[in-house]
Amino acid sequence: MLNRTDEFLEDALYIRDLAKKHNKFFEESIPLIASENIMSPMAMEMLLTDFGFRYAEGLPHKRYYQGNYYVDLLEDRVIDLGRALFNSKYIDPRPLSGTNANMGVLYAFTKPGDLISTPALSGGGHISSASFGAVGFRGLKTVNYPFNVDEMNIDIDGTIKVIRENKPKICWFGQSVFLFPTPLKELNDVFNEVNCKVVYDAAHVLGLIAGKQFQDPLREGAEILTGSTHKTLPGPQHGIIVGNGSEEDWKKVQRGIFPGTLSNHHINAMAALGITMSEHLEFGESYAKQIIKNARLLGEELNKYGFKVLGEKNGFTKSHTLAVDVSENGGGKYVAETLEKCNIIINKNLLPYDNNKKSMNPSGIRLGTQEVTRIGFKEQDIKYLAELINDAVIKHRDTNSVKDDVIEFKSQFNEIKYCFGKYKPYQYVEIFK
Ligand code: DSN
Repeated sequence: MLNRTDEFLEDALYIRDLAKKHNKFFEESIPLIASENIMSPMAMEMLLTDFGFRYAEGLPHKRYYQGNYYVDLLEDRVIDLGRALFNSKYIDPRPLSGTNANMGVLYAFTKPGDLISTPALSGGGHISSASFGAVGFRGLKTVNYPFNVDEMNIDIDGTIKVIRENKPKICWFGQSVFLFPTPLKELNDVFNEVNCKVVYDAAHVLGLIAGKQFQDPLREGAEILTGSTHKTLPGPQHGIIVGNGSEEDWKKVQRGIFPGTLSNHHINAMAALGITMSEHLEFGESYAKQIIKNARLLGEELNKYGFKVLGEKNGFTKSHTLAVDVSENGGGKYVAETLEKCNIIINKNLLPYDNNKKSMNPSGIRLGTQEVTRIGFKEQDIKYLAELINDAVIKHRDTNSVKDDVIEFKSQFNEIKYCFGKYKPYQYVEIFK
């Protein structure tokens, strides 16, 4: 019989085994979740360093703890890299996530009871800008922009009217289903008229903006960008705030992060972010171009097979993301689960007109090309991917047989691209002996 220590070791080994199996599962799958990505070898190394075990509350060279000599040098360099990547005055690389970044900015510029304008959840808005998310946590009221399904974007005239009538403290933009650039330039007059702050949650499209292939929100009317750093910017699960406004406003944002909404930041993740940003300065433009090329082609191919891909009028997408109405193909839940059986990983998603649908069984699915592009998918691979999706969903081919083809196909993609060094993705790194 095992003694207690051995029993607990079994628990630990069980957890480790789950991680190994998960890595293997992703090694053999085609990952199309629009909010995920994988890190480069050098960025991954950073997560295992002693940086991850230390405290560095405050700002570089003004810390509350000793032992931060190298942390200060690191944070200085990460800020410099961020400023170069986003062509901005200010960078705060401390938020632990995109939602944390959003909370810091809300804390800086609002008081409980204030009203802000936000994208509707049905129009792809993120939960942190909903009343049951971070916005509600700050006690804010919200008013949503109307959405134009044909354009798959906010309706410009309707949005001007909403802003003019409600005079929000912040006009908040950015979505989790983010197909087309936000028409910020067209809204500048009304921003000036109501004298609001303009904040743009760039999480999904951060790497496309930094790669100069989407829009340039800081030059189009936004004062602040927030984001998570692990989607089209292929870094760690972490957050960032980019600012171009006044120094006074920026100090409020910094205080919104610390001590407003966190104590310590995760220094190992911040180091990984620094490596990711240096790689994006080097490779980001070509990476972002290929992501978008792949997404548009996947939209065209799926459309040819008879899928109802939204945004057709504007070429399906100008980002990494596609939204597809699969209500005629069994619904979002059925399609997502069928594809999962084939090792093709996507998520079910509400569509703008899903007013009476539950988010657990919506009409749509969402797909993103950023991770497959990262491991080398080019045009011919995207065409084959569309064929596999068609086989599984429209032709109802046996899921096990599609899965065999997926595993065989995926085994050809053995290198993380657009980064320094070489590494076979999804490998488990053993330290424990
Ligand atoms: N939940 C993420 C997404 O999938 O878009 C955003 O935080």
